[in-house]
Amino acid sequence: MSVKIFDTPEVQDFLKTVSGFDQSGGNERAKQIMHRLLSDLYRLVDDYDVTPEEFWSSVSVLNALGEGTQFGLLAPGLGFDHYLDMRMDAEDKQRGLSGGTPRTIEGPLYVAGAPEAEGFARMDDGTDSGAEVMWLTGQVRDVDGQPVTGAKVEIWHADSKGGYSFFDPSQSEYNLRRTIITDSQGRYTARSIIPSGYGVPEGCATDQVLKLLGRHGQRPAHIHYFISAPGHKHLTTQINLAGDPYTFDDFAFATREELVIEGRRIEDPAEADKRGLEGPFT
Ligand code: MBD
Ligand code: FE
Repeated sequence: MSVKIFDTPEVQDFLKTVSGFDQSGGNERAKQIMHRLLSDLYRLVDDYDVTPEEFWSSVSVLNALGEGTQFGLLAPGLGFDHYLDMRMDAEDKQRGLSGGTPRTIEGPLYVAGAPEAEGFARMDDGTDSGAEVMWLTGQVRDVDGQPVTGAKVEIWHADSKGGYSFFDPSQSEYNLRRTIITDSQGRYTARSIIPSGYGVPEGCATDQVLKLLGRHGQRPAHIHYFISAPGHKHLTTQINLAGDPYTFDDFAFATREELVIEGRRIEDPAEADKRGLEGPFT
């Protein structure tokens, strides 16, 4: 059966009523956006002859997406996070702003309030027995290349099984999440463990939607950063560890060429020892 009623005055009037156009209360922008959203969806139902069964099965998916952080997980999978980045990049360009490390998406797994340290932090709690030690060092510079002292570097990443503390109940609070304040040369150092890539949990609502699209829910191994300092724009970014099979096949579309980092394996025990003795590991 195929009926086309979208363009009738009844439907057009109905859409305005549903969107609150004949009510004085509410929020004008919310009404406009809802009207546009509903118009697009009503039109879609008409164009594709969406059946009531199909509609109610979509409602079940939406209900399942209301659980935990499910919509926060599907949103990057549907490209919304990256699309917002593309818009911010275009806005920067329009304003003549350029240079610096590229931004990329925050993702749904940031947790505020990580322990703060000056210059150096150990990020792992030492319980991930299968993990290899990873050193992260860097220097925060402004767009003119000048080091920024006292910048706040927030770092968070997954463990060797791809799980994040607070979302993976087997991990301790704030494991693999730290805030490091840069030293007098704008530098920071972290001792942590090499993360694995992340996979959307099997069978969750996000996984179901991705499977309907014939897509996977894998991310390559990555490390998240927020960089902030007074008088500077906040930077949200990530680095990818080169060599991951998903580096350029990320379900969340966060990889950027400039952010793929080749790690250097420290084989020399003397160098490893020296590094190991550098920081206060408490
Ligand atoms: C992640 O670790 C992540 O960074 C994103 C964007 C989505 C899901 C899991
Ligand atoms: Fe992540």
